[in-house]
Amino acid sequence: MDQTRRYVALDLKEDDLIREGRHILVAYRMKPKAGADYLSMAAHFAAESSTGTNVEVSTTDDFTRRLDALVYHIDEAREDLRLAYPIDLFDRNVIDGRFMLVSFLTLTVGNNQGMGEIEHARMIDFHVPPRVIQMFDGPARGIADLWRVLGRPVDAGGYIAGTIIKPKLGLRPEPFAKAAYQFWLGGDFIKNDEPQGNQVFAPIRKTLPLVYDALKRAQDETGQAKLFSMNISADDYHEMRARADFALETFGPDADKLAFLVDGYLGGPGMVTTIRRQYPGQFLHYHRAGHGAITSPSSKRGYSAFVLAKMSRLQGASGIHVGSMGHGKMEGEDEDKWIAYMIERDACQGPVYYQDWHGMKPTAPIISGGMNALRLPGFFENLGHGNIINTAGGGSYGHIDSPAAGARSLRQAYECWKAGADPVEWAREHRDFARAFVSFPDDADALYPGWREKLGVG
Ligand code: CAP
Ligand code: MG
Repeated sequence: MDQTRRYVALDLKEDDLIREGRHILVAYRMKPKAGADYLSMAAHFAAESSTGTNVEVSTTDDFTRRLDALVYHIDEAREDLRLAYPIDLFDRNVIDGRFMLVSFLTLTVGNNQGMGEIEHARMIDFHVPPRVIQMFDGPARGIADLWRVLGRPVDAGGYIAGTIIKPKLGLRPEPFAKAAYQFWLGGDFIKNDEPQGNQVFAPIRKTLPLVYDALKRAQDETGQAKLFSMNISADDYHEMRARADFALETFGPDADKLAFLVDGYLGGPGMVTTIRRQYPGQFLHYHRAGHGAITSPSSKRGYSAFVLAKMSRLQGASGIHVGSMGHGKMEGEDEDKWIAYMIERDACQGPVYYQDWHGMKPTAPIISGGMNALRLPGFFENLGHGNIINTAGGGSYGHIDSPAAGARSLRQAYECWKAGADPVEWAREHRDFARAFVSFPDDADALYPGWREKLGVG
């Protein structure tokens, strides 16, 4: 069935669509099955993504047709397909009229994923007009709120040295709290690892009070505020609330030092919005475990890590993991820095669209995944600033002296970059940073050849 007459409008100009603000624009990398006509398949793709199906139906009327998603641009050689979705297509809350991300996903990467005629399709960027920005929650809290708690300038409070309690699983309450205390003696921020919750060997009701006690003792010992990001991911809304409410009760007068972590990709939009709306006073920490299944560069379906991060800002993530831009253990590259720029800036150019956020609060880049002090100078050199949260698990608990020394080595790495110093020279005057070379010799050899001779290490 030829649907090009209905779902194709190549005369539409992208600049006009953006200026008029009545559509969400979505850019895909789409390839039809071999031998299929590109424009015809693009039309089918648009039909399946909006008002159509694989046959005409008798119930379609003129009003329906005004809601069609329209193909407004194609470049077959580059698999470049762009659709304009009328914003009235998208589902709205009955309780307050707001947009919801699940509807955005259902239409833009719903049935069009896995169409028999399509080889693959992957969303690489999207543009939302002012009205959509106004009608998504956006972040309630941000990194500025953490800087305020830490007693730093709220406009550019700089690097937050963090970790993840390691091992990933297996610590009972007392050793868990001890691990936290040991890091907090040198660092700022600790998160649960993404699978840590209420395991039978570490029930929250026993573990969390010990963690809070460790936080208070570390604050007393250092004279500095400390932060904890607690995983409250759960299938059941009421379970999430039970964990969050217990945590707020436990932290009491220090509740502003408590962030809530959600496994946002695996848990889905509902889990993220539950935290955003039920606990707007807390920093919403979006962990993206599992995202690689569709955001990996090797995937040709779903959407990119860039799109995931951009969606998280609309939903209201205070911070989201954006990878380590090729400097850590997970997939990534230097250009991933544009993911950070897109979620932290008031406006930014994406792979296809320039997005103005119209004052929506920023989402902080959270840098994690195989990071340690040695890898940080190169990371900061690429990103160009240090206004981020960094969580280094192995990079802290793998430091040969102590987790606190690991934490200090992270900060010393940041100070090294800020000073524009040569890291090996810097190590001469900064012991914990120097000891990171000995702690992670393979990284040291790869990043700083000749470091042994220069530092006099056998
Ligand atoms: C890092 C981490 C993070 C990943 C997430 C882990 O630990 O806790 O979950 O970095 O990846 O479990 O591996 P290490 P991303 O610091 O010990 O590597 O931040 O890319 O989403
Ligand atoms: Mg983890």
